[in-house]
Amino acid sequence: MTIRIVFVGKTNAGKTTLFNSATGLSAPIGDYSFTTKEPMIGKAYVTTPCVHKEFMVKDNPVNSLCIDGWRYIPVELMDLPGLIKGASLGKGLGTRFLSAAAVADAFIHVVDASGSIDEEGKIAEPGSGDPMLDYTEIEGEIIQWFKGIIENNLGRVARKVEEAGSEREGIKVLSDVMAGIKVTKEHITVALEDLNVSVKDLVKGPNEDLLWSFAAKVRELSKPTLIVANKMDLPTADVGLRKLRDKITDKPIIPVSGRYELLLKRASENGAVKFNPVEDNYIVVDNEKLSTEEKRALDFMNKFAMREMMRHGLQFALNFVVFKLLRMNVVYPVADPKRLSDKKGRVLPDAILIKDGSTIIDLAEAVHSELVKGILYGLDIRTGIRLPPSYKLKDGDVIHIVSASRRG
Ligand SMILES: Nc1nc2c(ncn2[C@@H]2O[C@H](COP(=O)(O)OP(=O)(O)OP(=O)(O)O)[C@@H](O)[C@H]2O)c(=O)[nH]1
Ligand SMILES: [Mg+2]
Repeated sequence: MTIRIVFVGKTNAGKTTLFNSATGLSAPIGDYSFTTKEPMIGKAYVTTPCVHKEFMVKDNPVNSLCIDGWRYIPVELMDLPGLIKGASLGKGLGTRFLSAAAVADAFIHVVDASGSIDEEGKIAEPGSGDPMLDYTEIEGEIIQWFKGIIENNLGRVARKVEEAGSEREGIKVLSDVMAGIKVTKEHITVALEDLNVSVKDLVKGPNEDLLWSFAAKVRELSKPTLIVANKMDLPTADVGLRKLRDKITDKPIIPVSGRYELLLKRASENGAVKFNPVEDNYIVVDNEKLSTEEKRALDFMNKFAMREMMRHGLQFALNFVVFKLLRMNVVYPVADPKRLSDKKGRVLPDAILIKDGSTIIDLAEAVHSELVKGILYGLDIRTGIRLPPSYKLKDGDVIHIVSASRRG
């Protein structure tokens, strides 16, 4: 299953600029409000050092790419139409597009750190806007959307709880109702526990404050979120970033410049520069091909990388979401343990993202569900040790699954 990451944020924050930069697509970007009218989907990559060097083989990647010793593993990105305060009441384009975000495994909330958008979402003098207010207002709209879904189904949940009389049934009904937005029973249980309330407390009401707190908890748990502080190329963004970092302590904040990222991405397509995953930066390949603005972008990004100790930029943000927030490991399943290949002889063909704590059985499920039935063990190619089906996989494991029902 491909990981899906959705860009959310205020109109004009720069979501599409970042989306284009990460996916290589050319969706419309504009300095007027609500440029994006429909959700867009594209492919981006997360990067990790490839294991082929360690095994001293030349690989033939199939589900991913291998460039200069780095594996590029695909993830799905979605760009959404922008939000604005009052969206849940129908302002701007409203929140109807948020239903497209329901499938997200994680959000990237794009904030204009330079303060170049006004209350209404129009482009304004840099520094005149309030990035922190933008952030809280848009978060408020997202929570409101979650709350709406819960409220719309509260009657049904109440009836079921009444009929069955049990808390467990209540949690089940609530999770059925929210399954469409990837909210699980566990999310609901933890949210209720954190608030120290029961489903009965939720449905006997209406208690606006409680519903809001519950919606906020469920939102946090089901859509892990990274904040991207955008437009760092503008001088006013430093103050904006500092304010965001002072006030928001529960979420990672990664500074970026979508504008320069996009410029350099285009320059890399022309062969002028090349992305360097080791330092999360671009390096010059052909100085002759670089325009003055591209040189400025490079210069800015290099200084920026030093200042932020390399914790900056879109690639770092995507990697952070997948490897840290979603706690994914990379595992390489191989059908042929001697050649480290698939049945067609392609060496280290697939790099699979799998949640930390997953077992050999989970891997078998991801590779081919038939493997699971007769599963015997997993062979750890690095050590030659046979691992039990319940073995918890580690990042970078290369595994051959041995099953009585099918050869992995
Ligand atoms: N200076 C600067 N401008 C940027 C940056 N990123 C985006 N912009 C500008 O901000 C404006 C809005 O960019 P978009 O990418 O269309 O923003 P959006 O969030 O997709 O907007 P909607 O589709 O309306 O929600 C455009 O004029 C961009 O050129 C950045 O990093 N720096
Ligand atoms: Mg857009």
